[in-house]
Amino acid sequence: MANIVDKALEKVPGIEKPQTIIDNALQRVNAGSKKIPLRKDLPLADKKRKNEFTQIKLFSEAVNDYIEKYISQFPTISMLSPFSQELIDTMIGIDKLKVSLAQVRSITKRINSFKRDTKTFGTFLGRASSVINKAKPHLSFLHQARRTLRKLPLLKTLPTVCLFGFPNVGKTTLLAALTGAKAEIAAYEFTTKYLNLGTMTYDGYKVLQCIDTPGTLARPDKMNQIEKIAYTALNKAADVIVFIYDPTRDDEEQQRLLTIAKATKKPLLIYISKTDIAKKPTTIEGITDKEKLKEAIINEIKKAPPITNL
Ligand SMILES: Nc1nc2c(ncn2[C@@H]2O[C@H](COP(=O)(O)OP(=O)(O)OP(=O)(O)O)[C@@H](O)[C@H]2O)c(=O)[nH]1
Ligand SMILES: [Mg+2]
Repeated sequence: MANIVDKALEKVPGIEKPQTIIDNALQRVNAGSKKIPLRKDLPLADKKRKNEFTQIKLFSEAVNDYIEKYISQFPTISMLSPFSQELIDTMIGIDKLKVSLAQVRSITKRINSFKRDTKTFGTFLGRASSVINKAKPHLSFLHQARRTLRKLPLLKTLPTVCLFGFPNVGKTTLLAALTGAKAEIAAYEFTTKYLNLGTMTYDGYKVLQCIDTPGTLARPDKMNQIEKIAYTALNKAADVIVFIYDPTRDDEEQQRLLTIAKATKKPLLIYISKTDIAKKPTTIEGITDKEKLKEAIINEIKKAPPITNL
C-alpha cells in the first residue's frame, strides 16, 4: 500500500568495495578469455593484440554490467513521496546522495573513454583500477546510506495522525493506548529517536495510521536531527495532528511549540497527558480522556481532505 517507488527503498542494493569490483571483473576476464578461440593461422603479434583487446573488453563489460545493475535498482529520488524525500535529506543528504550516485555511474564512462586507445590489458587494468579506486569515498557513502534507506518507515497510503509534543510528555505511551503498538517508553527525554508507527481501526473496517514522533523542543532554528524527523512527519505526513501537552512541565515552552504546530494549518487536537499526577489545573484546554480523544481523531479524519503522504 505504500507509494510504489518508496517500497523500492527496502530493496536498495549494497555496493561492493573497489577491490571487490576489480576482482570480480578479473574473474570474468579469466573465465571469458579462455573461451575465445584464436585462429591458428594468425600471426603471433595479431594473436597477442586480439588477446589483449578481449581482456580489456571483458573487464570493462563486467564493470559496466555491475554498475548499471546497481544504478537501475536504486529508486529515483525525485519520484519518492515528499515525506521520504525529506526524511532522506535529513538523515543522509539528497545532494550528497546524488553526487555519489553520479560519481559511481561515471566510472563506466571514464573507463570507456580510454579503453580503445590502450594497447595492453596491463596498462588498461592500471588505469581502470585507479578510476574505480578514486570512487571509493562515494562507494562507501552509498553503502552506508543503504542501511538508513532500508529502515526508513514506509507509510501506508492511509489517513495519518501525527503525535507531536515536547520530549517525555507521553507520546509513545499514547501511541500504545491508541493502537497497541509496542515501542520503548522511558522516564527520560528523547527516548524515541525515530518514528514509531501503529494503526487503528474505525467504523468497523477502516484503518488510519498513527505516527509517534521524537520529542521536539520549540527551537526550529537549532533543531537536531531527531527533531527534524519529527517535523518531517508533522509537515509531510500528517493529516491530523495530536499535540500532547504535559501539565507537569513548563507551560511557556509548550505553548511556543503548539504555535509552531498550529502554523501548519492542519486539523489539530490537544491531548493533556499525566492528569493523574498534575498538581495544578492546566492553563490550556484539551482532551484528557483517551476514548474521547479517539472519537475526536476519527471525527477529524473523516473531515480531513485526502491523504497527505502520497
Ligand atoms: N503518571 C503518568 N505518567 C505518564 C503518562 N503518560 C506517560 N507517562 C510516563 O512518562 C514517561 C515518558 O513517556 P513516553 O511515552 O516515553 O514519552 P514520550 O513523549 O514518548 O518521550 P520521548 O520519546 O522521549 O519524546 C514514562 O515514564 C511514562 O510512563 C500519564 O498519563 N501519567
Ligand atoms: Mg517517545
